[in-house]
Amino acid sequence: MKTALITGITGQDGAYLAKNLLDKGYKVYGLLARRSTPTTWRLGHLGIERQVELIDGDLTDMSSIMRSLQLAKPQEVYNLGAQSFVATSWHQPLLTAQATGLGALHILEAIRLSDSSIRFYQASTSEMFGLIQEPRQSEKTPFYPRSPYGVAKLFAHWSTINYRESFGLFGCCGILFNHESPLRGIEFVTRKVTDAVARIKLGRQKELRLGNIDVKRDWGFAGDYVEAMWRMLQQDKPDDFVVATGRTTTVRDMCRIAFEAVGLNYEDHVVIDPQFYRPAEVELLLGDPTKAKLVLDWEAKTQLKALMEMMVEADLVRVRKESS
Ligand code: NAP
Ligand code: G4F
Repeated sequence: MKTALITGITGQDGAYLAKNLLDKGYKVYGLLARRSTPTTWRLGHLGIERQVELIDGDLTDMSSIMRSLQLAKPQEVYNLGAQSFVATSWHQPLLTAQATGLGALHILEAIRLSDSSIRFYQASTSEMFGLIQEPRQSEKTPFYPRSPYGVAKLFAHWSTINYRESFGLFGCCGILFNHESPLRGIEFVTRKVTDAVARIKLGRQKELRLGNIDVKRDWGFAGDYVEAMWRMLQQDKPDDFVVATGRTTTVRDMCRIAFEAVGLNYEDHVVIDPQFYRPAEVELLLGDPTKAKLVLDWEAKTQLKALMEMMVEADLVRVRKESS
């Protein structure tokens, strides 16, 4: 039986990855950052809360990372932990740098010092492309981050490559484009939209306030994307991969699809609110997942319409339960 340690196990991807690895027969440990209220609801939702071992620790505290490696003795470490909300990174740039950037280096150092045979996955991001330098972004496209989050992720990305080249660590970066699910945090735009669609449909809310709805994103389903993470760590050689659908859609069209799922017109409900505009925007993301298909035999299975319908359906169930 293989053993994996997941940082960010309480997040969207952490929960789906834990389920995916348990289904493959792994023993799964997760690093659990201490909070004053419970954060394991996603694991509960997938019915795996009791099947994973949670170890107290924080990405900003390298001693806790060392301790978690000693306790779990993993063959694979997936670093999914981060302050991952781009908008917040302008309000908390130092925290973002410490958790999202330096956090990865803490793990790389801990692996180098304790057991350099451990395979390491770094959750890199399309946000690193920022002000895009090519119309379709691949592993070869130059980076130009546009947020403190993007800058922190780029530090973690290059640190992983540097440890691979300097010390021969098996470190892989998955450059994942936006991926969503019913377990997505409510602050991200897809989930903000599907939650509002459910509330408006059920008469609990009238309008939905959004920022720039002309930006474009390459949106896929998180459940598909965690499989690509695992496949990267099963290769003979460590490498970096873009993981995307290869299709891009405006926030406006994503809204239209979500409202149409319950027979509503988004134009009757969406209000543009400048407070949701960002100091610097990433206008367009469109991934080229050719290498992932060729090397990992991975491709996105879920289309945006099916994804939005899945999320709207889950939010209708959730909102109905709130008042019952
Ligand atoms: P998420 O839902 O925001 O989850 C983030 C996780 O990180 C949570 O478990 C959170 O714990 C944990 N965390 C935050 N600060 C921490 C700290 N200081 N120490 C330990 N854990 C900490 O993010 P996600 O959508 O699952 O994304 C997973 C990873 O992929 C992130 O690194 C994200 O930046 C990256 N990524 C995501 C996407 C996407 O579209 N989803 C695309 C590309 C890359 P709490 O629950 O306690 O807050
Ligand atoms: O859903 P978002 O907040 O995701 P964003 O900024 O693209 O970041 C997500 O994807 C990255 C991968 O590219 C990850 F690395 C990152 O961790 C995160 O998961 O916003 C998407 C777009 C933005 O352009 C934003 O300006 O939607 C636009 N938007 C318009 N109105 C809004 C809103 N975003 C949010 N969150 N809320 C709005 O009201």
